[in-house]
Amino acid sequence: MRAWYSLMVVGLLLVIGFLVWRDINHSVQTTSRQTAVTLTDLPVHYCPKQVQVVVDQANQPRVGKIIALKNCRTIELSSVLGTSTVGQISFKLPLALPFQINVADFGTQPVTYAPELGDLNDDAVIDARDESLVSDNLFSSDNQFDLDNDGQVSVLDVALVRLHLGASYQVVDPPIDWSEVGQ
Ligand SMILES: [Ca+2]
Ligand SMILES: [Ca+2]
Repeated sequence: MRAWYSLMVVGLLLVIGFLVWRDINHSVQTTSRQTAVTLTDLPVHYCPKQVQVVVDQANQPRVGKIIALKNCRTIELSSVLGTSTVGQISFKLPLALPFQINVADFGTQPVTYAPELGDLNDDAVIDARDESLVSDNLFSSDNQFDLDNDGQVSVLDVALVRLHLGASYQVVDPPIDWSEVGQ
């Protein structure tokens, strides 16, 4: 009788323990807010060390800063995101078109973005001028025209510019002067 009683108590404790664990686990999963952007679909050797970031939120002054990337692919935004869920964050990576992500997108799901490489002259448009910059430096090893960062300016770099020809970024008002962000 005593053994059966002990067994029942142990079983009950195990059930309670499981319920508490499940509850804690569930609350952690549902309340933790994502604060990082993971960059996808980039050439293997493209490894930006830092990104310029501009945060626009209602009734607050625009914040611009430079953030170091983790493992060439992860932008950790906990230092600029705050608790607000409205506003926009703009990003500028080397040789890439600027892009924007809504603050509201930082929920419980991971945030990813595929940057468009090819804006070599930093004018927020990928056009014939960018293509000329690459074509004119074909077969050189000048890394400011080497979009995929494989050590040489080749037809693959020209192809990357052509892939995104016509893409532009002008959605922020007032426009961002990237040459001043984080300087
Ligand atoms: Ca351009
Ligand atoms: Ca290349």
